[in-house]
Amino acid sequence: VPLETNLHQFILPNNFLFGTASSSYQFEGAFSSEGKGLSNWDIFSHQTGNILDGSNGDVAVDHYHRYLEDINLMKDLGVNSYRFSLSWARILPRGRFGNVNMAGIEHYNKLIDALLQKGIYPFVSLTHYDIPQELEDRYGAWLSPKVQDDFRYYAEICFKYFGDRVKHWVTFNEPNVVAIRGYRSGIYPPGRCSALFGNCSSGDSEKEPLIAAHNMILSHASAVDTYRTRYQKTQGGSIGIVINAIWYEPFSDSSEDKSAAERAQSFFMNWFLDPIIFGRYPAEMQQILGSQLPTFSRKDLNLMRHGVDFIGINHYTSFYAKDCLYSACQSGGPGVSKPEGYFLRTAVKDGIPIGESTDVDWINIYPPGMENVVTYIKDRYNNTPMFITENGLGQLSNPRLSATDFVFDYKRVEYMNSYLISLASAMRKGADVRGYFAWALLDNFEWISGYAVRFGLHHIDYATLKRTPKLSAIWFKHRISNHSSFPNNPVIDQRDRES
Ligand code: GBH
Repeated sequence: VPLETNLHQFILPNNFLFGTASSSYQFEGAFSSEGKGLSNWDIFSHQTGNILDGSNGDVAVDHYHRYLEDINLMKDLGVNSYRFSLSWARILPRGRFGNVNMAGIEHYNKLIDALLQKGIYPFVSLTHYDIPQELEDRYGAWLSPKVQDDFRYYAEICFKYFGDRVKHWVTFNEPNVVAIRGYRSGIYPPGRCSALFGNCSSGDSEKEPLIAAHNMILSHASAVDTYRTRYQKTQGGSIGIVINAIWYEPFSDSSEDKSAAERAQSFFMNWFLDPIIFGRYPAEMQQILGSQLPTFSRKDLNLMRHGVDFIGINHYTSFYAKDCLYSACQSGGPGVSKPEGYFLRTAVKDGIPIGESTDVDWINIYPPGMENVVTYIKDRYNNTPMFITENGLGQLSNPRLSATDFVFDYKRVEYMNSYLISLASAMRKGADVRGYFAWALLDNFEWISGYAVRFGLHHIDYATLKRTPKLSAIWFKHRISNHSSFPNNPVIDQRDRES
C-alpha cells in the first residue's frame, strides 16, 4: 500500500485503537430468542407510527447469529478493536427482579472470545439506548432513583462475567441524547415530551429530562464505584462514558452569540460531563434553571468521586449557535432550542451552509468541528484520555439506487478521511486521543429512520442479509495498514511512556 504524501497528517500513536462500532438493538436481532426479555425499543418499535419506515429490530442484521462472519469482516479491515453494546434485557430479562439469562452470558462470552482470538479488543457499552421494558413498567426507569440500583446490579454482573477479558468499559452511550429524545422531544422511548415541543400528548413537565439525566449520572457513578472498588484492581481495565458531541460555531462575533455557543455545550454535553468529572452541573445551567435543576447530596457526591478513565466522543456534525437568551431571536420561532440552552441552532449563515449537506438532514460535513470539539473537551476536562467512539456518514436508501451505488460511497470516504485529518491535527497539538471507531461496521437499524438510512462500511442486502464491503471499508483498511507501517512518532510515544 503506498504511503500518503502528506504523511504528517496521519501520524497517530502506535497503540492507537482503530475499530468499527455497533449496538445491540441496531445489530443483533434475535429479539425474543434464547431467553431474552423485551426491551424498551422492542416495545416502542412495534407501536405503529414510531419508526418512519414501519420497521423494527426483530431481525436487524442478525448479528446475534452471524457474529463470526462479522468478525471475519473486521479481520479483513485489520481493526484492533470492536465497539459494541450488551443487551441488558438479554442478560437480565427482568432487570434485578428476575434471573440472569445464562444463554445471554454464553452468547457474549463466545463473541468476546472469538474477537480476542483474532486480536480484536472488545470495547463494551453496558447500554446503548435499550433497557429492559420491565424497568419502565415497574417504576418509570430513568425517572426513578430506583434505576440506580438496577444499573449497579447489572453492571456488576457484566464485570463479573466479562471483566477478565474486557478492558474498556462504557457505562452509557449518549445519555444526553436519551434525555432529550426520550423526555423532551419524545421521539425515542419512553416517548415523553414537553409541551414546548409542539404536538405533545404526554404533556410532561420541563423537569423530566433533568430528572432522567440526574438518574443516569448517578447510575453511571454507581457502576463506576462498583468497578473501582471491586474489580478494577484485579481486572486492570478502564471505564468511561460516551457522549454525543456537536460542535457549535458562534453565529457572529458578538459576545451574545459566543456565549450562546458555550451554553449550547453546557446544556447538552457538559450537562453530563461536568457532574461526572467536577461533581457539579455547569454554571450556566445552575444560573438559568435555578431550583428546577436537581442537586447532588453528600452521599451522591461521594459516589461520584471516582470520575472516569476516559471520555468517549460521538461526533458527526456542527451547527451555528445564535443567542436566544439576551438579545437575538427573543421571539422564538422554528428551531429555537429552548430550554436546552436558549439558543437558535442553524446550519446556514447568509445562505451558506456551515459545511456540505448530506443525505442525513442533521449532518453537514465540517471537518474542523472534529478538531474544535476534541480541543474543547481537552481544555475543559484537563486532557482526560479520549476516544472517538463514533464518526460516520449515512446514505439514504432509495429504490432507484442499486447496491453498486451504495457500495461506491466516495462521500463517506471523503467525510471520514477529512475528519480523521482534523483529529490528527488536534492530537499533534496535544489532545490525548487513544482511538477512533467508525460508525458503523454494517448498515443497520437506524432507530426512528429504520433501515432507510445506511451508515455501514459494509452494505446489507436486506432480502438476504448479505454483507458487501463498500469503498469506505477498503479505504479504512488501507488507512489502518498505512498507519501500522508508519515509523514511531517520537513525540507521541514519549507522552505514552510517561502516562
Ligand atoms: C449515534 O447518535 C448513535 O449512537 C448511533 O446508535 C446511531 O446509529 C448513530 O449516531 C447515527 O445516527 O437530532 O437535530 O438534534 C445518533 C443520534 C442524532 C443525536 C442527531 C444527535 C443531532 C442533531 N443523534 N442528533 S438533532
